[in-house]
Amino acid sequence: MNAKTITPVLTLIAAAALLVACGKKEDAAVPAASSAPAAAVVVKIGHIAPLSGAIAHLGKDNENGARMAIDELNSAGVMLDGKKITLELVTEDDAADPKQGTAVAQKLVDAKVSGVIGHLNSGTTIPASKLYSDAGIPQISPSATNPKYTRQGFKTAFRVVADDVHLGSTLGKYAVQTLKGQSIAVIDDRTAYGQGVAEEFTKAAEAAGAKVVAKEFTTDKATDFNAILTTIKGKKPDVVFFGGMDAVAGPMLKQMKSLGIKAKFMGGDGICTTDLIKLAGDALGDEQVFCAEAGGVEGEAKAGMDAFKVKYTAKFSSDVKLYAPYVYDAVKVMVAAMVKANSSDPAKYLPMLAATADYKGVTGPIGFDEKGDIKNGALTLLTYKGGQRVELAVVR
Ligand code: ABU
Repeated sequence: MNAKTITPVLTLIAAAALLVACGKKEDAAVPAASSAPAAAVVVKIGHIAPLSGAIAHLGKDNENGARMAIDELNSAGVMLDGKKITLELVTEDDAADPKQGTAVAQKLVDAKVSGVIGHLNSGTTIPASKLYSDAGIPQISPSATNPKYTRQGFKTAFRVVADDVHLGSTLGKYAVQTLKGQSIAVIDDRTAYGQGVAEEFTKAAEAAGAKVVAKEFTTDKATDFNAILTTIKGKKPDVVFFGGMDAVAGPMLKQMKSLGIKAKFMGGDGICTTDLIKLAGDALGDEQVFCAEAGGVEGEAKAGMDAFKVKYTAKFSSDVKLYAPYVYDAVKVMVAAMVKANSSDPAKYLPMLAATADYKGVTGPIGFDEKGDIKNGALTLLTYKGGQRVELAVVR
């Protein structure tokens, strides 16, 4: 063997040694990377709510609910197709604005999330739902209550709370039959939610025999209601119903008090938050404000909700504002469907999600009807007394 033949042989020996060191002693064609530890399988779950603007406190509450569910699922370990997955929460801010809502929805579609929890508002949820439907991405709203959301024929749209038909009609009857309201003033904030729930309330109150003596509107960004409240004061209503959110209802209650309007104040789930207590201050009164949460638990199921609230407060140093438990359940329902399908591929787990029949959540049993609405959804009627939110009844 001369020097010319020795060199290639040594080169081959060195290459073989390197391959042995890499664990590839037989087949040099196998890429070295295949022996590296398998990359973690990440499944992205999108979440959208207003994290800026007047109801950012509610958006953060929603995001916390999603974070809590994701953290728990990752700690417990979720296996799909024989592999442990890591769930990643991809969160965006829609500022409760329909245009920003579709822009960030498109970001989630581009990021190839496996599912979306959101949005918080009906006004953002409805336009965004078309993008998710076109992309085949399942969406569960934990709080948007306008009925249109699930009535567009989108197979990807689900909701874990009752809708405005249920909310408005229950509150309308309550205003007349229980609060004995005969003359009623109605204000809405011109959003998809505010206007929709006010219309449903009006229909039910009139059907129960009340007279609507004033119909006024404002916006979800307004802070001065003196003009509309002065008009309403002149009509001497027994009840003022407001279709809108707590950030507007709080200052409105303060201005009603300044003007000496003593009518009962009612609203849907959007005002029914723990933050209304500080937003309205001493204008909240005792048994002056009545509202309904678009869900509710009773009996033995209350223990699970109470435990959730304790865990939430320990984790986030904040009380539950309103929707966090519904967001938490929405994430878990979505992941349960992935586990049943053994896949995070939307096309594979969507049928499992649609078939959800009796998921036991902290907000009660969750099953979806053919439109994607919760079956047999509950409402909780509440008032405020002694600076506390007080439950009156859970109704179905
Ligand atoms: N459901 C009240 C707040 C969210 C919405 O529907 O706009």
